[in-house]
Amino acid sequence: KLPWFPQKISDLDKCNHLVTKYNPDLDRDHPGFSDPEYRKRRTVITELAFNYKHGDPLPYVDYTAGELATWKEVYRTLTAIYPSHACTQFLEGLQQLERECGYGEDKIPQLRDVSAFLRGRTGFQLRPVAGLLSARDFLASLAFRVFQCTQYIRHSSAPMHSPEPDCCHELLGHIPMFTNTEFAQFSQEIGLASLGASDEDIEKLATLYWFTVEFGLCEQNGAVKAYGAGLLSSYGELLVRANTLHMLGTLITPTHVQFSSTIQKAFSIRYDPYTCSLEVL
Ligand code: H2B
Ligand code: FE
Repeated sequence: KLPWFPQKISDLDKCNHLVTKYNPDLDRDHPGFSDPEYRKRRTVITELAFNYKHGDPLPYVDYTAGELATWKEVYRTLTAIYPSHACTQFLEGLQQLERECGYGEDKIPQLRDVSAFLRGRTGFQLRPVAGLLSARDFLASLAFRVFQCTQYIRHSSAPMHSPEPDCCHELLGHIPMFTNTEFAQFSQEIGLASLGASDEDIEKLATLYWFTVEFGLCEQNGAVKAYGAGLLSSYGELLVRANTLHMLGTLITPTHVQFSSTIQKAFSIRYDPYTCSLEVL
C-alpha cells in the first residue's frame, strides 16, 4: 500500500520523525554526552522546533557567548580553506550571504533571516527541526522547497566535527548551495521523486543524496572541489577528501544523475508553486 506523504506545505508539520541515535542523550560518543549543561541547552533549543507549526515566525535563538565562540572558531577555520577547496557555486553563494544576509564570524545567522533571503533567491525556505530527520521526512520537505534546519550548535570541545547535523552543518555546509538555481531545482526533484516511494526506493534516494549533496566532489578547472555539505562543514573531511580524491565514487554532479526514471510509482505528481501543494495524477 501507498505510504502517506504530504500534499501541501502545511502537512510538513507531520514530517518530524527523528533518528535519535547520534544525539547527545543517547550516543556515548557524542562530545556532549557527559556535559549536562550542554544537553539542557540543546533541549531548550530543540523544544522550539518541536513546537513549531507551518506559518509561525521562525524561532529566534539568543545564542550564548560560548556558542558564539564555537561559531567563530568554526567559521574562521572553514572559510580559510574554502577558496582552495570549495566549488565556485558554493563560494558565490557564501559571498552573497556575507554581503546581503549578515553572514560572518561574529554572529550565528538566524533562520528567520536566512529563510527570507533564500526565498528571494531560489524560493527555498527553512523550518526548524530538532535533530537528524528520517530520510523520508527530510526528502519530502525538499519537494516543497523547504529545508529543515537544526538550530543548536555542536559541543565546544569538538568544533571541527559533529556526529549529528547542527547549525554549522546547515548554515555553512548546506545553505550556500541553496542560493543556486540549478541546485535548488535538483533538490526539489529528488524530493518529489521520494513522495509515496517504497522504503527500498527511499533508501536509494538517501544514498544518492549522501554521495552528492552531503559528500559530493566535482571537478572544476582541472581541480577537485567540494560541494557536499558534510565536507564543507568539517575541516578534517574537507582537507582529506578533497586533497586525496579518496572517494572516487563521489565525483558525481547532480546533472549526471538520472534517478527519477528508475523509481517506479503508480501515480505521477504535479507541483503547484502558487499554492505550494501537489496534484496527484
Ligand atoms: N536531517 C537534518 N536535520 N539535516 C540533514 O542534513 C539531513 C537530515 N540529511 N536527515 C538527510 C537525513 C540526508 O542525509 C538523507 C536524505 O538521509
Ligand atoms: Fe546534511
